[in-house]
Amino acid sequence: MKRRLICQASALLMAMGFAAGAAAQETTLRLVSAFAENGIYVQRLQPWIQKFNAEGKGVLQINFIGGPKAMPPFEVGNAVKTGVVDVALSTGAFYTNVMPEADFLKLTQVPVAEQRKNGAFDAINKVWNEKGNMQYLARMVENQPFHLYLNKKIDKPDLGGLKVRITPVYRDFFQSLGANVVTTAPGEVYTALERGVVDGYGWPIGGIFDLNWQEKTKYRVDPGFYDAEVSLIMNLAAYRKLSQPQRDYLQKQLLALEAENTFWAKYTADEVARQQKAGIETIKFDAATARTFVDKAYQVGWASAEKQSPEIAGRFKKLFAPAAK
Ligand code: 173
Repeated sequence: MKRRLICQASALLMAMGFAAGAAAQETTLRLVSAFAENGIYVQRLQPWIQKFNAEGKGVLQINFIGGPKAMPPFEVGNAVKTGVVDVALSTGAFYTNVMPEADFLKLTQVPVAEQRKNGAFDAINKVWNEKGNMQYLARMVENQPFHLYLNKKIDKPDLGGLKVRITPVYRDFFQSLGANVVTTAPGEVYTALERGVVDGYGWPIGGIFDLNWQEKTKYRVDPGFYDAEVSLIMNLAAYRKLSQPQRDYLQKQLLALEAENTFWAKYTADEVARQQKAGIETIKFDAATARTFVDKAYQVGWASAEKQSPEIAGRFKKLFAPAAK
């Protein structure tokens, strides 16, 4: 009798243990975005999160907390580093306060699929782990060169006398062209243009309609330079806490997200047409000047990276270099 009772009790305990184990298997990750909720990046992230949650029941879930209204963009990196949030959608230029190397990612000239093969992705993660306390998860924007948008006409790459809104992405390049610069989050660009506080701004080829900047933009300077990097990053401890099945599931969804990056080439064409329709004129340099302009962007970008962190810049430069044609 006594024995039977013990058996029953242990069976009950085991069942409870299993239930607890099963419950512990699902983890919910809190995600914030440094980019606006109505902007193209979050628009593309939302369906991915939906699919992630639908297919990840019992394994891994994502809870989208919000965009810049929930957390100022330049604080997002620190929130990931310290584990205030688990995951963020951001760009390196927004978390140079965590590690200046974050901004180096604008200098990649090979697709992220190639970065995963040639060692660049691992090299990035070594630095992100050690200096940022983060895991670099996936790059969800590619093929989006940055441009200079202006309200005053220029006929050569000379920004003397112009005040331009920047982030760290553009600082050294625009300054090398003579610009006065002022750093703002994207949320402050419209007002700065409206009040004439700035004569222009840097932004990728796509997305200026998301915050209505076309209303306050006269010119786009061609060509573009660098490649806008927008990625998912994750607190390292939160990442390491995931079970193997959770990590595998996450990885599968991250690769699926990157596989969608073919979207950006078409988006560029659409946005260029839309800008033209909105009356934004293009300022084009002759072929030789255009080449010098882009070369200078990379030259200045790498020079400042090498000055900042010679060893890391050296490692990255080899791996980020354009694939031999
Ligand atoms: O201009 C910016 O705010 C910026 O740095 C950036 C970076 C990546 C994508 C879009 C904007």
